[in-house]
Amino acid sequence: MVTRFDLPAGFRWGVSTAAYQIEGAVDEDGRGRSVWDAFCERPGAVKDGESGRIACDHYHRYGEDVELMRGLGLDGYRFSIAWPRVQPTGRGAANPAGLAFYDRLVDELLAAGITPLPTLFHWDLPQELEEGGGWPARDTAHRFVEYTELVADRLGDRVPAWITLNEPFVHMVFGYALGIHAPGHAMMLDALPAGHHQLLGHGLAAALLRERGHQVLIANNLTPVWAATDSPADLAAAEAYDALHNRLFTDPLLLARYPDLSAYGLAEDLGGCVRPGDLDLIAVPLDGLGVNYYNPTRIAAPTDPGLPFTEAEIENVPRTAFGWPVVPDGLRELLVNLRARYGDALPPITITENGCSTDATLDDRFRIDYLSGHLTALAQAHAQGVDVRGYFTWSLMDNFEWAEGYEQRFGLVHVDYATQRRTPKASYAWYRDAISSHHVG
Ligand code: PNW
Repeated sequence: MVTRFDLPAGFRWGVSTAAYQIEGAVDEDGRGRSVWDAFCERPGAVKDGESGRIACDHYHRYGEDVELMRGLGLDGYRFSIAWPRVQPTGRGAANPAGLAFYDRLVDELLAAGITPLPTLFHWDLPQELEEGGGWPARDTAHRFVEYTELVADRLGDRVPAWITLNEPFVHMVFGYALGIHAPGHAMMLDALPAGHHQLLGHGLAAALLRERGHQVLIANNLTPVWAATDSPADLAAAEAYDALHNRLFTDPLLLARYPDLSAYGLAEDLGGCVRPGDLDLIAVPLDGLGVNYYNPTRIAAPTDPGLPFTEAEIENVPRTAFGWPVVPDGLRELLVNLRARYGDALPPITITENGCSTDATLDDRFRIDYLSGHLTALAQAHAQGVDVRGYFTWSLMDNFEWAEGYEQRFGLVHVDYATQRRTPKASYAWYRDAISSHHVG
């Protein structure tokens, strides 16, 4: 069965991964330690005490993995570069052996007709930078630019477009406020500076890349926010949540200002970390906005006084193996609302992640329905005037799902971790056919 989606000409099809989730080889070729290596050693931090020490062994098997991508007929591949491979301590000269891996990967992709779309930071900060203060320290933004320059020097002749950061919101909240991801701080006071300094690092790196003629995107995890009821208290809570999850990252990027965070008792300087001029540095023009979409969020008035909202269940919808609600139309709603909110300040959109976890089955009808539903919603957003340029599904293959270890499987390709054997699932063939029918159509 061939499915066609009414998407624009030139639309780009891809898959996404991230370094720590697939590479393994954590001690090889001079790679330094990252915050995730350290976090995984904490008892109880990761399900079953797992880590990315071996993961999918992609560092050694990238040739086979690019072959799998070639079989899909992809236009692009979104992967991330591990900062501690490039700069083992997060500062100073490049580690040539670390950069050489990405050099080989980029060449292999180009030979397969696939455009590389690297993400510079997908959560694996060098541990030495963490020990010097990490993202809550302003200096880390400057370290990020130096690292970016080393990578661009080596790969920039073959890489047209870059994603600076992956999901600064999730990294801020899970890593610094809740402590359920690395570096495992559960310190509300650290979270906002960690968010702001990521954005500052983005802006400084984006300026450097654009000066060299590169295209720049950032990948934000965005969610449509639904008020649990129409009561004024629920509506106000939903607005407060939207300001934190969505606008805290898109308003500075697109409008050069922070949203109203008075519901959190915060002024425009976010408790003092924002310096004069920072917002102009952050709001460098973007060539595209990467959107990672998984589900909407339903919000009600707070039940405890610590936060101005509480999360409510979304009822009567299918759930992924992770328990995440499946609401394909939320993607259309999100994009149409972004267009309404930002108007001409909204750059073209690329979906940089969307996908679901299932059990280990190869017959993953559930994933096919998930992808089909979301691509339909994407086509509808396009029909409603949103400039959508591409779709990168999460993920090429099953991988290390952070604090969930290896239990949640997001891949089009099944990985048997005992043997590292890759087996395409039903969704792999479905995605290949969706891509090829679009390419001929
Ligand atoms: C994203 N949430 O993370 C990441 O970019 C990927 O590395 C990850 O594997 C993928 O989504 C699947 O989880 C998220 O709880 C983590 O809302 C958590 C949430 C959203 C995205």
